[in-house]
Amino acid sequence: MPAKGAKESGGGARKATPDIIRPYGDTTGDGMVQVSFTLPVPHDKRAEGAALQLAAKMGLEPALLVHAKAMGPDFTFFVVYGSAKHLVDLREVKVVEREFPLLTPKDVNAAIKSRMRRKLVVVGACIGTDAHTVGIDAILNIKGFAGEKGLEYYREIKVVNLGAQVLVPDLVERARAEKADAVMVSQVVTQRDAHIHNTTAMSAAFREAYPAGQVPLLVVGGPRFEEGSAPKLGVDRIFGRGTTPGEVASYLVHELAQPKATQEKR
Ligand code: B12
Repeated sequence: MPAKGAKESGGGARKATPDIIRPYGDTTGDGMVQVSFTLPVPHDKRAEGAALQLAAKMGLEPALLVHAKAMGPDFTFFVVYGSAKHLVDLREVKVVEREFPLLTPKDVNAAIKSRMRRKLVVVGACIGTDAHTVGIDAILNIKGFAGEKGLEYYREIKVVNLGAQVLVPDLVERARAEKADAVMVSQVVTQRDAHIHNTTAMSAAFREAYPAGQVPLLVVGGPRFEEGSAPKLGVDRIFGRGTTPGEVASYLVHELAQPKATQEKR
């Protein structure tokens, strides 16, 4: 009989997972984790002591300093390996489930054709100073990502990819000129919360430029957005690390090419 809340695989061969877990290093439940960080001090014995003090305050005890290297004259990079005191309660983990079904390119094209009776227009860009185009290209370009073709491959989707370092006013203007149904923005750099500031500014600019209820679907992607933060940023959906073009195409159909009654008003 599995313990309360424990999971067993179909065949029953896998060991039940307890609700409370700790990290694993050498032996089950030893709590071992490895962390790296940089301190703003020159590399010497005092710096190494400071790293261990930080580790202890982070709940890593005992901790070993496994690597310390000067990063120029004023900084030191550390790797610390130690036993975490903290426990993880699996019952408190919240998983955000995908809210739409995954469709094949054929189904996506058929849904757009039958329900919109025109091509679905997508305008995409990396905004601000961000020049990391690989992510948005993975979604939009025909070559795609993870074995899936990008949105350019879909017969019923028109893709306008504006590339890197696009200014928000230029994005708004192009979206209006193209009569965009969806605007796709990529933000990879997170230094000084650039991704948050740029996304908020972008969504505000669209809401100012369009009459209420006519704003294009605002979709943002990047590896370091907080899950569930779309409403806070004023956008409709955030896609994170490992997103595939098929997921994005299915989402577009879910939001824009459903029978009218099931579409929510933005
Ligand atoms: C390649 C790369 C570059 C290339 C970019 C080339 C290009 N044309 O894109 C170059 C060399 C130009 C570069 C420059 C810089 N980079 Co750089 N770069 C990387 C690197 C190694 C890989 C990024 C990448 O291509 N990932 C692969 C793609 C497929 O993944 P992805 O972007 O996450 O995209 C997926 C999802 O997030 C999602 N997605 C992304 N966007 C969108 C958009 C939509 C609409 C949707 C639906 C989905 C979606 O779907 C994608 C597919 O699954 C990362 C480190 C890393 N390993 O991640 C650093 C990294 C992003 N770079 C970094 C930095 C600091 C810089 C520079 C500032 C360095 C410097 N001092 O000059 C400059 C900044 C340039 C600029 N103005 O933006 C940091 C960012 C740190 C931070 N916290 O912000 C990183 C994390 C490296 C690091 N560890 O320090 N970089």
